[in-house]
Amino acid sequence: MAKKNTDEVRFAPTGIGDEKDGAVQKGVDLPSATRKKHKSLGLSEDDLKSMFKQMYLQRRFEERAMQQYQKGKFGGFLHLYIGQEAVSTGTVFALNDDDDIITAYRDHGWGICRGVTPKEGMAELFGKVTGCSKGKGGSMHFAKTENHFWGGYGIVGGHIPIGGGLGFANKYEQNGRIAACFFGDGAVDQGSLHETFNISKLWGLPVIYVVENNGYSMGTAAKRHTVEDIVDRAKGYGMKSAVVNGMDVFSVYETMKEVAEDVRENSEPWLLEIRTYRYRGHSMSDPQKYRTKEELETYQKNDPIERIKRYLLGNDILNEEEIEEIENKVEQVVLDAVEFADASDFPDEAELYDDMFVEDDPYFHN
Ligand SMILES: Cc1ncc(C[n+]2csc(CCOP(=O)(O)OP(=O)(O)O)c2C)c(N)n1
Ligand SMILES: [Mg+2]
Repeated sequence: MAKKNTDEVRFAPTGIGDEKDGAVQKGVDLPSATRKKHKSLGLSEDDLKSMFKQMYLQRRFEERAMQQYQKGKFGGFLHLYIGQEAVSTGTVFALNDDDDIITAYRDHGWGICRGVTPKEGMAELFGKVTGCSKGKGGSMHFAKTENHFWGGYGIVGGHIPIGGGLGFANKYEQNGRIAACFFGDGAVDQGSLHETFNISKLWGLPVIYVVENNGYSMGTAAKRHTVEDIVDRAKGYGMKSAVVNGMDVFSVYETMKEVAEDVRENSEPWLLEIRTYRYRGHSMSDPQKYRTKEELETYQKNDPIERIKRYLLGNDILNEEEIEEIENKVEQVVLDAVEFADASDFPDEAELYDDMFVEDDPYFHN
């Protein structure tokens, strides 16, 4: 006989995670960062300077993009990556330049790190023909396929099978390359992820699947929308896995380097949960009522750019003036990009259906 339930029926996920004072804990628990110094990670002083410059470029690019958006220079969605720059940077420095990278819609930092120039990036945001996707992709569809950066996808979890496909292609062609597929914590319960993990393990696809767990899927804390630790999804598929501190570029670099080597050698998939934090709202229209200023500030104390700056200063690799010089140069590059985007033309209406297929599809239009 069915149990008679006199209590209120609850579907809200209270009681999971580390519930404190009746509220589900928010944000992510950052694992400790690597203690290794740059030399033992195989990084030169020049590498460190480039990493710093790259992260600072991603940040200033987006801060200026936000300003241009607020000025009404372009519309639509704008999802900022600010706070997460160590993930893109540590990864790109660790992988080979011809390894494939694919990500979701929070893609500006990734594009810039993989060779979308600030001019091409800003023009793409402005919807201009000089943009990296000829102005027809916008914020969510940065891409630079000649650099093996496949974009920028808007459907949550939709690109995960494509990441698997990139791995499949590399294995099939025996070209020694691997693929890295990034997605948010909001994607981990999509069927597409589980189907892809299953076939990836079965077929030994050389893919590093990475969840950039920034604690939130839009306004919903990860601990409210998903059960258990995300990294444990790997167990169900017999995949190797690790949790990484994504606020520390050295930690991302170290793990990525080791994992890439293993994936390349043994041709099998991995799952990494890189814990990080986004400082800005989900997109520009987010009032951020789901978190407190104090919570945000806690993570900002671990800021990846400030961290590497402290390292550079503390190890006498750069002094204050040299840092300022790099920052000023980056600032100018970004300002030039804004000017370039503003002055560029919109795509011609006649190009609307161009570039939809690799080869012209005779059945689609004409
Ligand atoms: C299949 C699908 N469902 C819902 C949405 C609406 N949506 C856009 S972004 C988003 C949140 C995803 O969060 P997460 O994966 O954690 O990525 P983050 O924004 O934190 O980078 C949702 C639900 C969508 N784009 N696609
Ligand atoms: Mg998220």
